[in-house]
Amino acid sequence: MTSAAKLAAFAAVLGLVFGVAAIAGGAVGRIHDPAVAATDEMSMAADPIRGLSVSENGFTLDLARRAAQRDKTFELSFRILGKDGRPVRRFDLEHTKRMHLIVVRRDLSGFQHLHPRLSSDGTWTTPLTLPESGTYRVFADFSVDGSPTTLADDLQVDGAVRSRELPPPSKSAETDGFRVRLTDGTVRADEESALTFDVTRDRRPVPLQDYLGAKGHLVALRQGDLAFLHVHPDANSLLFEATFPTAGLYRLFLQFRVAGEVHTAAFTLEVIR
Ligand SMILES: [Cu+2]
Repeated sequence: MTSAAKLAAFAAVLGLVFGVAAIAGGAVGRIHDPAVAATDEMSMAADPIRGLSVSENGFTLDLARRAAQRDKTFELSFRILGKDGRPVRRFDLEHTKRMHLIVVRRDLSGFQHLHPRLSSDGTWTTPLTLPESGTYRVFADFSVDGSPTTLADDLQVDGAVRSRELPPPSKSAETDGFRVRLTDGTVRADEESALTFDVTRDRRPVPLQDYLGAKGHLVALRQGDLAFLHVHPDANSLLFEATFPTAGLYRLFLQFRVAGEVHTAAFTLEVIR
């Protein structure tokens, strides 16, 4: 067969396949609305569980070290490698920053949220102090060409570990003299939920400053695998939208800014079926 004939044969087969697919699609459409199925698939694809892997979406988190000494400040540096193995140097601005680094011990204690600096060779660097021994999860949360990605790896701090039980679910938390309440009711798995918080001091509402382009920042991690949930903040209030994929316990870290200082309140949230 000449190459032209091969091409024609291929085109004929292609036409046949597409024709059959179109008929099948039409037949299915009468029973099950394909538009609804497509929307479901898109929202699943747009907001998957993140932070379970060192490599995803063609990017790889490359930590310069995976061990640190307890309570000794060190420079944590890392690169985000692209498919070609070269460090990525252009990142999108998300919540006013190009990189959000979340560090938390595997038992969900010791939460830190840092903003490393990018040098021209594609290396991100931040000073970090880990006051207790244990295994820490390091999440790099960023976006490249409009595609958001969260990668994670572990960092070990050798020494005797006293791990903590996850605190029981609670709708209120105290931090630095502030009382923070989660004012919503029930959160169900696999449904979009709005989480609203209020912050008071001595029973009076506290005026909040903007933090990272919103009234606050919320990180939600699933107990067990520390899956990192994508949370959308509201610009004008402490309201966040998230879809919790499964029932179970999650740890929420709410950050807000008062008089130039950032405070973190942590909650255990029970998501029901
Ligand atoms: Cu950040």
